[in-house]
Amino acid sequence: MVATDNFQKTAEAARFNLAAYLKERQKLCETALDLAIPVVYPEKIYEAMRYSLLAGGKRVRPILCLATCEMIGGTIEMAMPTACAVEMIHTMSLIHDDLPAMDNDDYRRGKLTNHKVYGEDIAILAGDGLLALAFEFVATQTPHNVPRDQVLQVIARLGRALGAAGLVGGQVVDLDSEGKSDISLETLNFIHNHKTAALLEACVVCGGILAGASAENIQKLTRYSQNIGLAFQIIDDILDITATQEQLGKTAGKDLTAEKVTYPSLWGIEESRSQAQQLVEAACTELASFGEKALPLQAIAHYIVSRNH
Ligand code: GRG
Repeated sequence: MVATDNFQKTAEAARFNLAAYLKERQKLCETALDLAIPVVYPEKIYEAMRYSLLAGGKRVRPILCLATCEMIGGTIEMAMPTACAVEMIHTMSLIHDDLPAMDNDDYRRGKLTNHKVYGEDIAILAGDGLLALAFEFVATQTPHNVPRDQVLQVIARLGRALGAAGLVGGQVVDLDSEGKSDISLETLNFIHNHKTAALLEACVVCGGILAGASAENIQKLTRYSQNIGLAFQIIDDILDITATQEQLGKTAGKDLTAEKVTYPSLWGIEESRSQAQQLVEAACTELASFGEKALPLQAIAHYIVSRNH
C-alpha cells in the first residue's frame, strides 16, 4: 500500500512540473503588478508603493488565488485582480510590520525596508495606499463574466481576513506576547492562524468564490488553506533558525535574539518539521475529490514545507 502510494506520488509529480509552473505564474503576476501602479503625481508615494511591491517575493499568495480559481473551473483573467490585491495587502502588512514601532527591521526581500529608504511617514502611507488600492482594484478590475455578488463576497472576505478578526488581531496578540516566555501553544496558534493563515485562506477561498465554487467546495478549500497556513508559519519559524540572511532576504535569527516563543522553541526543529508535513498531507487529502485538477494546489502545499527561503 505504501509502495503504491509512493509510486502514485512520484508519477503525479512527474506529470506536474512545479518549478516551471511557479516561474510562469510568477512572471504573469509580476507583469500585472507592474501595470497596476503607474507613477503619477505625487510621484514619491507611487514610487514607495512600487518599491516594496515589486521587490520580488515568492508570490505564493497570488499564485494560490489563480490556481484555486482554475481548479474550480474559472480563468486566470477572472482571478488576476484579486491575485494582485492579495499581494498588495501582503506587501503592506510587511511594510508596516517592519516599522520601528513593530518589528523594526532593516531588510526585506533582500533590500532595505521601505521606511529605511523613504522614511517612516511615507512608509506608513505607502502601506495605506496599497491597502486602499487593493480593494479598489478588485472592485473595478474584475472582469464582468464574474457575477457582481461574487465580487462583493471577495471584498467582504478580504476585509475580514485583514482586520481585527484576522491579520490585525494576530499582530496585536503577537506584540502583546513579546518578551514573554510562557506563551501557550493555544496563543501561538491564535497568533499565526490570524497573522499568517487568514490571508492565505482568503487567497484560496476568494479564488474559489470568483469561479463560483459550491458551499461544499468552499469548505474543502477552507480546510486546505488553514492547514497550509499553519504549515507555512511553522516552516517560517524553522527558516528563521536554519536559513541565512541571504536566503531569507531579511535579518535571520530574529526570533532567537528576541527570545520569541515559536514552534521550534516549543517542539524542536524535527518535530516542527514533522507537524508541518502532517498538515500538508491533511491539506492535500482535502482536495482528493478534484483529481488531477488539484495537482497545482497539492504541489504548492508540498513546496511550502520544502522551501529554503
Ligand atoms: C493588514 C490592515 C493590515 C495591517 C497589517 C503589520 C500587520 C498588520 C500584520 C503583520 C502580518 C505579517 C507580517 C505576517 C507574517 C506573514 C509571513 C509569514 C510573511 C512572509 O511571507 P513570504 O515568505 O514572503 O511569502 P515573500 O517576501 O516571499 O512574499
